[in-house]
Amino acid sequence: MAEYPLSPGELLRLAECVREPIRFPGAVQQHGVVLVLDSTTLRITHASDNAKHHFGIEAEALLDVPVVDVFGDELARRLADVLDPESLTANPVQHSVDGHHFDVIVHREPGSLIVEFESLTDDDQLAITVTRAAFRRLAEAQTVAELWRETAVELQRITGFDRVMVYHFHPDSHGEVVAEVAAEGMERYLGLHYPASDIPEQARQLYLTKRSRLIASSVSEPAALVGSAGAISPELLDLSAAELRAVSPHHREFMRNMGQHSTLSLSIIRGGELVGMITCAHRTERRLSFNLRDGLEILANQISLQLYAMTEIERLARRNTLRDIRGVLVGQVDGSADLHSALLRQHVTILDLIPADGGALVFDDRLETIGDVPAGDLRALVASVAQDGRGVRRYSSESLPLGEPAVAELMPGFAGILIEPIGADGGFIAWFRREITQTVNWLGDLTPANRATPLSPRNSFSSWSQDVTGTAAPWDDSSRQAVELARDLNSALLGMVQAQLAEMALRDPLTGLPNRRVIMDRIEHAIERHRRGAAVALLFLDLDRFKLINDTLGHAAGDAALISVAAAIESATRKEDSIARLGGDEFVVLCEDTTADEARAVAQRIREAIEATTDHRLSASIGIAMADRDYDASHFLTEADAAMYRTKQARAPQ
Ligand code: BLA
Repeated sequence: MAEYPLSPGELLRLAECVREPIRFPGAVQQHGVVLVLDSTTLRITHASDNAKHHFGIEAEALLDVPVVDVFGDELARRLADVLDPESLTANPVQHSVDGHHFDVIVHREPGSLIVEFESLTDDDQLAITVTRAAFRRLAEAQTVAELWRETAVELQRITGFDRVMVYHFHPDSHGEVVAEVAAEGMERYLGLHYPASDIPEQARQLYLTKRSRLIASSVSEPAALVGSAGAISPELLDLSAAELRAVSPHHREFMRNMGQHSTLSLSIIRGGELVGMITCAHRTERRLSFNLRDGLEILANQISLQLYAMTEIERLARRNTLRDIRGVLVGQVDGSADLHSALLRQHVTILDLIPADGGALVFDDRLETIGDVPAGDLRALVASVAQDGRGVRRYSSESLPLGEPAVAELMPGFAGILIEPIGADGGFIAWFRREITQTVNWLGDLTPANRATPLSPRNSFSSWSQDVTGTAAPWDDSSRQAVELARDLNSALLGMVQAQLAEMALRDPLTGLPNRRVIMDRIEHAIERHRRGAAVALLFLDLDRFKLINDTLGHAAGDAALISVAAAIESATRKEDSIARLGGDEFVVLCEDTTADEARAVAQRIREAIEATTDHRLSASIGIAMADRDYDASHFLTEADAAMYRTKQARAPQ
């Protein structure tokens, strides 16, 4: 979908929500205890104030105490093992305090260790088995749509949460629910879009490194961290990597408004970018163990890779199709003298490469269009958005009425324009798309009435539709296609100009016959053949009294006479003979595999053909030389010239 215009409220939220320091909440979730240890002394510097509830010990009583004194050698040793990269021990280790059982998870921060005691859930071996089965089933998905749907189904099966949604983020960061499984009777959100501010940018950054996020309760207030006298303030502790990091109050309110008590979200990452998420939500408290969450992170990673492979295959296939279309278009140009017809009137047109309602081509100062284009002066229209000092520049918009209202008025009914310059002289191709009204279904009314304050989450999440006008279908990667087409066309055009120049260098521009350069080459070749036994004759032809025509009737008449003579020679010679005009009124005919007698017959036919031309009673003197193995090309030509001269002498009126 095309980008939608952002309301002032959304702009405010995008600017403000991102400032919440969610990595440093100074507090943790209630279902576990967090201790911070000094990494050298292993004394406790901070503890969460729910230690009393879970351990039966006040948090303050733990401060400054060596961790072994509270939990014993055994736990301390196992935690050291977890942190040792050489050891096979990994998070979590199990430990009981005061008759309560915990998963203990440790990670290192600069100067400290963070140890989390997560009270055990009774989730089961079963879930792990189900996860393994999900790996196999998801690996079989054939399309992106199927992968999304199956992901929701499998995650619901594994987690037992009421609702599982898969989100996909659009390039402008707003999201869309692309798959959903929900319990009976629950409202459906599939297909709904939600604004970017629902998941602020700093939260997305965090979900790139911490790839699963368990929020056990949207209701309970977090447990504050307390620190010993000399320790840093709890608000300076980075809890990014902590399982139990407290939840943003804004987001807890969002969850309550959505009717969510607990959520578990997993990241879908492509090329280092968060492109989607999977959220499992439950109406009452529900948690999963660290082990299961860890397994699900790996599953989400498999889904990310599969998605990457699928979209990459689709992208490459599409790129190949477009390259083929471009190849056909450029082929049409190569085989044609007329660029306009090649791009707009043949089997494949510029609208096959970039679908649009209409298109226009300006080249060699000529404008032609195809399909449905704006009425009025298209050159003026293009100039108004894409003219600069050097000519037309590249430009595209899919929402001209919003971005350039004055220009949009010149093309009523259209909202999309894509302009690509071609050639060097202000030429361009333009594509036009009509305005379409898009209906977007949002997750909840986006107007201010649906929020307590502009920075609050929405109250209601029932589908709310909004018509977006002033936009056309998005160009997506069409601009790139246009750039590549222009590049191919420019090199094809350059190739054509070069071919014309090369051709011109070999031809006599007046008669179109090969010139001296070409014939000297062929004579050289013919002498080679003569040395191997072929008889070769060279006829040298000079018109009689040609100067008189030029002097009395003018050069135009002289030129016309030369053109008729060239035609007469062509008609009188055999197709294997090579004719050239040397310049002025001199022509040569190279006759290979030809005896002197045969050459004389050719010369006779040429003379007759020239005398038969209607204008000016023309006649020609023709000399014949036969090749000699000692000749080079210019020697041979001199011999033929001399023969012609003798003939002319003999024929001259006494
Ligand atoms: C986080 N917001 C999130 C998360 C989701 C959403 C999925 C990740 C945490 C989680 O698993 O719940 C949004 N949840 C949704 C959406 C749906 C859903 C769209 O179920 C349904 C389709 N949120 C607001 C406002 C602010 C805000 C106004 O609406 C800020 C002022 C903030 N959302 C916010 C923050 C987080 C968040 C800060 C990070 C929470 C955390 O990890 O601590």
